[in-house]
Amino acid sequence: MISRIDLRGSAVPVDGGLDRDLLPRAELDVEAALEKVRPICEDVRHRGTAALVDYAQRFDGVTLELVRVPREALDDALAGLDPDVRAALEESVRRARVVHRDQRRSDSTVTVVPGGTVTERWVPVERVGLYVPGGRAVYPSSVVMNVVPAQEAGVGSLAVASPPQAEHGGLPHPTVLAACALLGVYEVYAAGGAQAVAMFAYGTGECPPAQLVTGPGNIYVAAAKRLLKGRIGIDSEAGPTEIAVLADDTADPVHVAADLVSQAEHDTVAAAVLVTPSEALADAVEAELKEQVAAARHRERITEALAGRQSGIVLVDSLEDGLAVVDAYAAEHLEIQTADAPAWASRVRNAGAVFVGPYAPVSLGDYCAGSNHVLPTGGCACHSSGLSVQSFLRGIHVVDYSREALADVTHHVVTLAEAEDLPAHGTALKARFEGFKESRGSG
Ligand code: HSO
Ligand code: ZN
Repeated sequence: MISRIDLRGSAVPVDGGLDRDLLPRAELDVEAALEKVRPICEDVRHRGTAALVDYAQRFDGVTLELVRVPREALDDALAGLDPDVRAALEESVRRARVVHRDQRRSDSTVTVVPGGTVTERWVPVERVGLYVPGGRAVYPSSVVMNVVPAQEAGVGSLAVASPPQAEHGGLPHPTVLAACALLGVYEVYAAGGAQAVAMFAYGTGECPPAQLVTGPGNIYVAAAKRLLKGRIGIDSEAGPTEIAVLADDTADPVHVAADLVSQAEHDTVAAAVLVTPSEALADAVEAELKEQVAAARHRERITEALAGRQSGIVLVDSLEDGLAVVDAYAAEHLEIQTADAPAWASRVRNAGAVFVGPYAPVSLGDYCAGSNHVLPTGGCACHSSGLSVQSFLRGIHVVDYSREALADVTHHVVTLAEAEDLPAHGTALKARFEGFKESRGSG
C-alpha cells in the first residue's frame, strides 16, 4: 500500500544537493486553478456581497441574504459547545498564548554613530482576514492557531471567513463559530474558497478590506492567494499536510505507523514519509500500517493518501544520509524517532516544525503543544517559517541623524551616488550645508 524508495548504495549528498525528484511529493497544480479563480475574484471585486451570495448558492448550496454571521449565532454556538471540547480548546489557547506571547518583539534603537540612530519599530498589521476551511475539514484548532498569534501581535481588527454549510442553516460550522467567540472574534463571514480571499482583498459593502490574509485552504484558496498577493499580504499557500519521520531501529513501529496515519487522515493527497536505515523497522511499520489503517474510521482516505506518489518509505544507508534526505524534503512536520533524538533534531535545517523523541507526536502539535500548526508545505520549509507573531508584524526602520552626523558621511553618499550615476542623490545631502546655494548661484 505504501511504496518503497531504496536509496541505499546510492550516494546521498550531505550538502543539501539531493535531487528532490527522487523523493515522494505530490504535484499540486496551483497554476491551473488560477484561471478558474480569476473570474470569481473579479466578480467579488465588482459586485461584492451580491457575488458572495451567488457563490454561496452555487458552491455551497445555501441561500444567504448577507454574508456576515450575526452576533447571536456566535454566542449561541459557544453556549451550545460541548463542555469537553470547550475545555480542550481553552487549554489549546492557553498553551499557544504562552508560546506566542514570548515571540513578541520590542522596538530597538541602534546608535550607528554619535548623533545617528536607527530604530526598528514593530508595528502590527492593521486588519487581518483569517481563512478557516470547511467542507471535509472542520478546524476550530486552526482558528486558535491563526487568531492567537494575531492577537499577541496586537492586530487591532480581525475577521474570520469560513464556508457556509447547508446542514447548519447556511452558517459556518458551529464549532468554528464557537472557537471564534471563545477567542473574542465576533466579525465572522460565511464565505469560502477563492471568493473569501477576494472579499478580504477588495472588501465588500459588508466587509472592509484587510491588509493580510492567513490560514490554510484548498487549492482554490491557494490560487486566490497567489493571484491577489500584492493587493493583499498572504502567509503562505499552505498545501496538503505532510509528515516525515526520521527513525532508526530504536523507534516503536506502532508509534511511527500511528503518526503516519494521523496526518494521512487529513486528505487523500496528504503525504506520509518514513526515512530509515532500518529495513526491520520499515517492515514492521508497513505491517502496523496495514492493521491500523484497517481499523481507522477514515480508512479509505488514509489508504489513498498512503498509496499516493506523495507518500513512501525511503531506505537509506545511515541516519546521516537520512538527515540529508529529510533536509532535502523539507517537511511541514518532521519527527525524529532515533536514539539520541535531540542531537539529530538540532542538526535539522529544513522543516516547518520538528518533533523530538517518542513523546512528541505531530498530533500534539496540531492541538496542544503550544507550537503553531500553520506551517510551510511542499518543500517551502527551506525558505519559510510557520505562522507566528512575526507574521503579523512589520518592522519599520526609523532613521534619525543630526546635522553633524549627516555632514560626517556626506562625502561617502555623494561618492556612491556618483558611482551609480544618480548625482541628485548626493545633491540632496549637499543642499543642507553651507555653500550649496552659493555654488548653485555661480554654477
Ligand atoms: N496537521 C494539520 C493541522 C491540523 N490537524 C488541524 C488537525 N487539525 C496541518 O498542520
Ligand atoms: Zn493534523
